[in-house]
Order: sequence, then C-alpha cells, then structure tokens
Amino acid sequence: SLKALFAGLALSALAVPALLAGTAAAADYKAEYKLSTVLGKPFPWGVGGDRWAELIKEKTQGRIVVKMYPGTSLVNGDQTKEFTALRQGTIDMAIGSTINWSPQVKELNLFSLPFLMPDHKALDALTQGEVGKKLFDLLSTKDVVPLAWGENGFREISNSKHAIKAPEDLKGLKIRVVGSPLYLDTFTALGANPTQMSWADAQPALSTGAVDGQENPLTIFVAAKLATLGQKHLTLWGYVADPLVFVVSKEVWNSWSKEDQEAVRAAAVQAAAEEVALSRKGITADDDSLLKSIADQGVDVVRLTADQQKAFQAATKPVFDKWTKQIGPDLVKSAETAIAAG
Ligand code: X2X
Repeated sequence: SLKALFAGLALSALAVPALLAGTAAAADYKAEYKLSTVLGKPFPWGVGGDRWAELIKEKTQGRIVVKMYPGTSLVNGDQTKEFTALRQGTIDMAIGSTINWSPQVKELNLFSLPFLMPDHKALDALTQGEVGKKLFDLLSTKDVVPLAWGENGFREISNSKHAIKAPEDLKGLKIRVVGSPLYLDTFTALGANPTQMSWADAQPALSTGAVDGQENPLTIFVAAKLATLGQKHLTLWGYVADPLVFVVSKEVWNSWSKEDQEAVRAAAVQAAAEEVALSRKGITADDDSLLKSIADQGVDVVRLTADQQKAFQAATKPVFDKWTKQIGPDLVKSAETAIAAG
C-alpha cells in the first residue's frame, strides 16, 4: 500500500545518516592493531596477550582485530624501547613489564626496590590499591591509556655454578639483568658482576656460559627450559616482582567509539585477571607443582630462611635508599603503608 511505502521511505531516510556515521567510524579503524609483548605462548604473558586479543574480537564483534607481536619484535627485541615506540605510534597496544618501561617512567622502578614486597598479597596491595591508581594516573599523562595490571612475577635467581644462600655466594658471578640501571646497582651491591641484555640475548648468553646466571619468574624458568641451559642452582629469595601493564596508545584509543573502548577495557580486565592466576599457578603453598617439576629437572632449589633473606636485604639497603629518592619518597611511603595495612 501507499502508506507502507511512505513508512518505508521515512525509515530509510532515517537509516541513511546512521549508516554513514557507522561507515565513517569504521573507516577510521585500522585493519589490524599491533600488540607488543616480550613473551608469547606458552608463557603466561603471551597467553594473556592472546586472550586479550581474542576477547577484544569477541566483545567488539570483530570491529577491532589485534595481532600480537611477541619478542618485542616491533622494536627489534629491545624491550626497553617499547614504551617510547608506544608513544611514537609504532606500537598500538602493549602488555609491558614495569621493568622494561622504567627507563622512561622512573616511578615504575618502585616494584624493583629490593625486598619491598614480601609476597603476592603485598604486590596486590600495590597494584589493586591507591599506588596502582597513582601509577595509572601518571601513565595516563604519557600518551597511553592503562587498563589493567597483569603479572610477570617474583624474580628468583638461578646460576650454573653453585647454590646461593648468602650475598657472598654471588661474589664474582656474571648475572644477566634487564636494562634498568637499578638492577646494576642491586647486583653490584651484592658483589656480583651484572651485565645488561635483552631477553633475546640472555638465552644464548646462558647457553654459551657468557653469563653464569639470571633472575626471572619461575614460569619463565620452566617455559624457557633454563635448566637445559645449565641453570642448575635456583634460589627462592623473592627480592622483587614485576607486574605487567595492559595499555593502548592514547591516539588509537581516541579513534575508537565509546562502546569499543569499554569493550577493550573489559577484555583487558578479564584477560589480566586470568593472566595473574596463570602466573601464580604451581608456585604457592597449596599448589607447588611447578616447583616440583623444576626439582625433577635436576635443579637444586634453595628457599631462603627469613634470616638468610635479611642478609640480602641489608646488603641492598643502600640501593633501596638511593632509588627511593629517584622514584619519589612519597610514592615509596604510600607503598610501604599499603603493604603494612595488608
Ligand atoms: O627480560 C626479562 O627478564 C623479562 C622477560 O622478564 C622481562 O621482560 C622483564
């Protein structure tokens, strides 16, 4: 009928601007967004990246397609340049360790202060509390939108020479550290010979014996098969832990619709929670299966007693104090208060 025809015309007239708006928004979207990580699967870090990408695709009905680039390949493996590349637009999104971004954001060195955080509860008190919020506010002023905290983990020390139970045992050992100057100070204070290199260079250096040892979370020790690279002595000393931060570059973020921004945020929160759980699996009191598998690989595992740990803490106290000044005494104080409050 004529009435139906008019109704139809009216509807299509309404639909035209809506369609155009939809097309315009979609045209601004990239075909693919580049997500940078240091590690891919099967490391928790890479599993988390894959999961974030998958959830984004699902929650945006495919409007946002994310591809993960592990090995920090977008910066030729130089993980300490990741944050700069994010700001410059070479990288769209990242899940980055606070250690790798600390050369550009000095406050992120907080988590690398030796023996600041005794356990996972302390780490959570920081990332899930006021301190985490302050750090996100700070990151927000640096061209990125931080969305969620993930976890690399407590960094335990291994080497090919002998058991480490006291600072003296580190004397003269060549230890690979990540590219943050704080780590050079810590290992120098302990009498070791620290040498900075990227994760990509660390593995060959361990296998040829160019370095004697390294420090990394146990999930990495296992997945990278460090026992097969001669790392037969492992000490659980819990001196630092590095969280991961899920971020999107601000420019990219602003190009998305409100709806898609919220979808990406929700995906990050969910993927991060799963990633944190995975990074802790098998290394806790109620489930130490990962630790058992390390011992089964012929690795001699030492867990420091409280007294043994105090000796390391005392030896690194000057580093703690020096870096507190660089990080900001107020931020360190807030962290200590949050940890003490539980
Ligand atoms: O390079 C490392 O040691 C690693 C993989 O843990 C980080 O990226 C901080």
